[in-house]
Amino acid sequence: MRVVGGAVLALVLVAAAACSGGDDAVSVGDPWGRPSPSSADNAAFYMTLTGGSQDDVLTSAASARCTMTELHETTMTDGTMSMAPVPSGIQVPANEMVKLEPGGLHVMCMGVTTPLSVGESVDIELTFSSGDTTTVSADVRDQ
Ligand SMILES: [Cu+2]
Repeated sequence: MRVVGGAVLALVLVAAAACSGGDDAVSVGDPWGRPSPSSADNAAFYMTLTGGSQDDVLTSAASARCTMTELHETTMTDGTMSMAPVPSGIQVPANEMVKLEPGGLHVMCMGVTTPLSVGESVDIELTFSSGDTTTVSADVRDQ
């Protein structure tokens, strides 16, 4: 039993080392967006960004389903909700988690080319100031 347990532990350690070795870039969790009722509307995408070993900045996003894509932040001022582009991009400090979620930061998809329907997934390309790019597949769902 001891020998088997030791072998399992060794395997876990090897797997953990392999993961942390290639874990320099920002990772993206649970990308999603709400359905859009018709084309030419706007939509927003949300996700969780987890910083890698260095500070990084999400500088732009792009999708074939959006005529134009911007990084936005929704803010509440005196009870009025408004949103505006984030001029310097979305900061992702090393090893910290940054949430893009309804009512806060989001990827704004302006001029949806074809309506987004529940159940489909939409590719979004993310570009970071480090030069890293990654394409994520956002699930379209109600919430
Ligand atoms: Cu917006």
